[in-house]
Amino acid sequence: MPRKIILDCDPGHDDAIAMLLAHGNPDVDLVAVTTVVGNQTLEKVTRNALSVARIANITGVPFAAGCPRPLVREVETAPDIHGESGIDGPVMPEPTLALDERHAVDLIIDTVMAHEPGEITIVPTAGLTNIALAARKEPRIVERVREVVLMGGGYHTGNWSPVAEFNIKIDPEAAHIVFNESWPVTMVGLDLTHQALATPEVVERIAKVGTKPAVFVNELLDFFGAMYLEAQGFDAPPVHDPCAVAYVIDPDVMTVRKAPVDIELTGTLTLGMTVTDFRAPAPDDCHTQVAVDLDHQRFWDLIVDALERIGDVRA
Ligand SMILES: [Ca+2]
Repeated sequence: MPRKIILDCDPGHDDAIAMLLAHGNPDVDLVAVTTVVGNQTLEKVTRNALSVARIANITGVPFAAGCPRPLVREVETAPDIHGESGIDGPVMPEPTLALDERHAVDLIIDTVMAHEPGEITIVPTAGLTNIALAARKEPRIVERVREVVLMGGGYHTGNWSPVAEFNIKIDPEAAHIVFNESWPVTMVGLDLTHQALATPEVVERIAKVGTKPAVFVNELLDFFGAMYLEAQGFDAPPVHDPCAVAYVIDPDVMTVRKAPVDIELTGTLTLGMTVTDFRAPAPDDCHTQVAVDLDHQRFWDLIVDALERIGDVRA
């Protein structure tokens, strides 16, 4: 049985690739896509999500827009990495899919409550505003969700501050809620995603697929790579978000370690840090784990395989 996932995202170059992986891989079933302010404004990332749906011919999946700002903080976007549109580089087609009329928070709640307990996995690849509000609005989802596998945080480094990662830093209060609910949380953070580099060999493999969605992915990587080189000195860009989807598809694509994680809310230098306690073996009731080592070959095999399965759809 494919694993049913809700992808909560802010496309975003790597979100787009996460969406293509979820759509193309037969072991996950994309049951809803929800958007939240993050890499760009809610309006822009929502449009981008719908354009990606057109590029990959994703149909029959509800898309809903969520929160236009974080719970407490002012809106903070990432034009230095994702450009003014949130997905600069490729020419994005006009969306053809209509948005679901529900708020993303309600779509998440409805989807989880309409399925059996343990059936739905939530995969957030953005700030955690929607997920935190869903848990507060309908607390019963916490026990029904199989697990939350999120891209965000990092236990030894940050990217939006020396110690905080963007998705957590832009809405630390929401992250605090999500990490402190009792559901299992897997943190696929920078420690892991900085291993998911789109090297020249990867780009060449994707080019060989030769389809329009594959060309689109390489256009994303081209822009993303230039921005990452300039902003953070990476020779090849780290492709964060699909790592979380890949873990749901194939847990052997990475090693994980159980450890308590909590979110810094009051540090003057460390706001949004995902404080991870490795001092002792994790207690039996520890519900959080962190991703450690990526199997690079296995990860990119999944991406290439998904693109081959999607094939050459009309864009
Ligand atoms: Ca993202």
